[in-house]
Amino acid sequence: MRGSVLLAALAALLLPISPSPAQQAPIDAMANDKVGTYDWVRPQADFVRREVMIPMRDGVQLYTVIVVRKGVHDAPILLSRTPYDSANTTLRNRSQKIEEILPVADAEFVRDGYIRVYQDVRGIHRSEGDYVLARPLRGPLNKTRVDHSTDAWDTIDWLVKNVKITNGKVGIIGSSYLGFTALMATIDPHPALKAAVPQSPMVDGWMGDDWFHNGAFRPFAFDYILRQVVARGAGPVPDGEGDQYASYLAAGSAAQFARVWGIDRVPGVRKLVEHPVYDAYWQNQALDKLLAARPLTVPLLLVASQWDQEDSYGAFAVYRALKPKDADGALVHLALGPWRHSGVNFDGSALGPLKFEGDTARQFRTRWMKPFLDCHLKTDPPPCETPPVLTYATGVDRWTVADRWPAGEETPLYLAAGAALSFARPGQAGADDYVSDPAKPVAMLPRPIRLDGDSWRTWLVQDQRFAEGRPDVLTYAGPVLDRPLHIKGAPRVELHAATTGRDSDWVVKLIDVYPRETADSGLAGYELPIGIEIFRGRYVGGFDSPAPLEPGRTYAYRWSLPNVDHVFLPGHRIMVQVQSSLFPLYDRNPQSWVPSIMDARPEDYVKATQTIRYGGSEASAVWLPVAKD
Ligand code: PG9
Repeated sequence: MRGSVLLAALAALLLPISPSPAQQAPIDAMANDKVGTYDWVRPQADFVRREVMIPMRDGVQLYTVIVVRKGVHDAPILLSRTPYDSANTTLRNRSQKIEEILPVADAEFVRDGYIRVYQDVRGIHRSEGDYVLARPLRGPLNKTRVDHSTDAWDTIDWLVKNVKITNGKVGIIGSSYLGFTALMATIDPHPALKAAVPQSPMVDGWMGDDWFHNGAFRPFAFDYILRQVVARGAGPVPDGEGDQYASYLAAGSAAQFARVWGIDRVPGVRKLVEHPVYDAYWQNQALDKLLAARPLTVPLLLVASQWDQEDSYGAFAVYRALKPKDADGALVHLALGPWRHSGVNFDGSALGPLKFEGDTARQFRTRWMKPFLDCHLKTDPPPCETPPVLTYATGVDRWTVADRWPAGEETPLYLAAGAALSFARPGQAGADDYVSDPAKPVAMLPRPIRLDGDSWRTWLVQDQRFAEGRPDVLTYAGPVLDRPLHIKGAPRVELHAATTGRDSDWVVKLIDVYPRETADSGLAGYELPIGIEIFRGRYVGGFDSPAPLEPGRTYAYRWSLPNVDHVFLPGHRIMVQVQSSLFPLYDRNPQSWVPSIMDARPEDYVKATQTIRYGGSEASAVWLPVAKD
């Protein structure tokens, strides 16, 4: 069937669609009226679309779609390698216009004569071979001859040799999983690969991308895995409640949830459940570390989203790993936009209640992303003028450039007595307490909660007033600002905290509180999260060495919130909330000691009293990367 795709494609190019009426025998009254398939015929199509099976070095063939405007020649190739169905991606409707059959973000490219290529990664949709989710690079975890680096090499080699209208220059682009495959292509790259644009790439699934954040597990992974790997009856898990807060709570631990819903034998689920610690399994596939250990040759434009609900970690980790290797600054570029995960490829005029100055995603694609690719891929290229760092400052709604990232100076904002925040270190030491009860975890959103659709895409900008009143959420607020405060970088948490339990999660939210009187009444008093991040206490001594906490002892927990470019405006206040759960995004910490939280039993979940210290020698703070404008 797969080999026949190529034949079918060639036949479509060479032969008339069907014999003329004169050649057909008269129709029989009893002819079967059922027709197997009807592919939309597009007599006035302004494009050519070919499906080919490209052979890899191990003989496996990968389904690849090549789409180009008619009449194009001497053209660069823009490649994406995806697990998300190339056939549908490249034929979204009946249109005869190339810009309409492709994703909206491709329009600028195909209009300008780029050859757009999508390929199903091995083992999924129409490609042959085994599917390994985020297949590791050849090495300790992957003893085969092939990975995404070799598959990209073989694909590019085939494309430059077989697509006659190309100028022989290839760029690779894509978001999330496609960002991961784009980065993989830059390892031992094919010489024709001239540029890469990894957008929200998945880089380290344990440290801060899809599956875990600082050791805390994200059970929505199960739904994603089921949707992706199950051929029939694919996910999400049919948990029936309409409220994942209730269904996850009822099931107990994450492993128990998997058992209850019969997905505990799915390999992708097992890989997560059996590797809760930052062990060799995770360390050996952390792409930032793998890239850092190799020569850097392909120009990169790393693209990140400020409110990325899936992969907020990867782009910045790669930037940190590679920037020191970029001696003359020509290879590594970074961009940050005011978007949700993968938002660069959609409409960027708004996110939840936030409205920006026009379609920021389109602005970025046309003013910066395409020129970056043009300068590396075109036959007569324009000059390369991509800034080292380009970010959209939310609050003041404008794009700004910088030489480096982070572009601010760390300035502590201390938690203080009276639920206050202060730039001056409180001399007097003090503490606040709350009781964290795993039977009533703090919800990430007002219930009912479903981690899909719009509520998932915008949850990181959810008004936090719903959480503020809870007795297990500490809220600290600063005075009304009388001048703007601009931060550019990842705010860093330093939390001095103790628990009566033997393990604990710590969640910190940095919030911009809007004035009660605003031009946009929908935002009056709004508590906009600028960054939310969790830390699993058992890892305070190292991510590969979980250990029980000593009850009552104060530890210094240090972790980072996501990277942002944000201006807190005059009239606004800065707020910090501290809590010990964020459910059901993260599985609950039982707060007693168990070797693996995945397997915690109902009786392991216990209440704990949490103490947050401020002032003196245990001055909890959020260190803000303050930019001098
Ligand atoms: N965040 C998704 C993902 C990437 C890589 C592995 C698993 C999931 C994605 O949007 O593609």
